[in-house]
Amino acid sequence: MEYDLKRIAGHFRIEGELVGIKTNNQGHINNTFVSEFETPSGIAKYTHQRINTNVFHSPQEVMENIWAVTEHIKGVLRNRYDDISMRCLTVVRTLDDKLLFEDSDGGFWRTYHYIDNVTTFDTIADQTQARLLGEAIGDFQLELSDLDGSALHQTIPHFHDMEMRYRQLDKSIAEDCCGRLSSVREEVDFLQTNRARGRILWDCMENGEVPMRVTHNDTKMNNVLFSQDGSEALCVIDLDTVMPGTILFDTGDMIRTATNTACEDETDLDKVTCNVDLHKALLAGYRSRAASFLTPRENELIVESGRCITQIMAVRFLTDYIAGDKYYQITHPSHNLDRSRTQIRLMQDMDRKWDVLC
Ligand code: GN1
Ligand code: MG
Repeated sequence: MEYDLKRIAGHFRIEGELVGIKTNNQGHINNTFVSEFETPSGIAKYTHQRINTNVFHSPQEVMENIWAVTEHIKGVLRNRYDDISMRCLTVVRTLDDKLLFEDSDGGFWRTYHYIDNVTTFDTIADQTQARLLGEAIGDFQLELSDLDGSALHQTIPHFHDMEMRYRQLDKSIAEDCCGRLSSVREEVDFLQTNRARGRILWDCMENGEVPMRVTHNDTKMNNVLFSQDGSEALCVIDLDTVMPGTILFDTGDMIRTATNTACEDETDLDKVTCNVDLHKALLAGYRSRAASFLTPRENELIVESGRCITQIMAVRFLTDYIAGDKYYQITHPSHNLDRSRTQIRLMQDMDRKWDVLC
């Protein structure tokens, strides 16, 4: 779909003359564009996103959560740094002071200041970088540890509810609408064998064994911006799914993505392993920042959280593959299956190394 991006950008509080707009294809859910405006003090860049309302049914609530979280983080960071512009996302409001612009097709748009001269990684280079990443996620949680989670909206209810995700898998299997089931029997069997174990995070949250806190829910490693030379982790981005939850969802996604030696959609499964040295450095960095608020039970479940979140992604990708790729954006027909297979392989490698990881 073609959008009149110039007109859309024109609805936000942006100074200067629009000189260019490019598409950014990194996320799996929203449509993202980066614009450049010429101003008397130089080029200013912005990120514009059309929020996927099939995934986020209430974009307004998503933005209210993001506003609350970024305002809170900024309050903390201002006491620590002179310039916080590269350390927290900044929402640009519309001309009529709203968080979103609704276009004539019913599309919801938001704008952020673009954080420039930074880099992201899909896989980790070394233990130093793993430690930095762990510290960044620990810091993010620490900064939010005194924000009352109940003030945030549950924008995607049951997002990390494993049993609910399995019921979606069951449904896709029962319908087998694309005739793909026969080719994924092995993956389905493996995941069904692991069904009960995967419930632990959700169950512990429901029965109060671990506290409800503000969680990010999508802490994959390429959602952390690093300085260009990779020496500093600056900012945790993609705040769409900030909601009340357990911080174990975030430790889990961090472990899933940062200990994997291959990308999420690698097709050569021999490249997929869980690197124990990276795992160790990642958790050391994380615990160094999170120690002050972690409860003993949370601490105990961190390693398990990595396996659980890897599992939930294996289930979700496989469900979408069987159901005909309705949720995640794909670039080729087997994309969701490739993604699910890497997650399964990563779980299997974690199991082989379990004692060492713990
Ligand atoms: C989706 O859009 P993106 O890539 O930030 C998904 C996450 C998954 C991730 C897997 C709202 O996030 O839950 O972990 O893909 N977000 C949503 O790469 O479903
Ligand atoms: Mg996301």
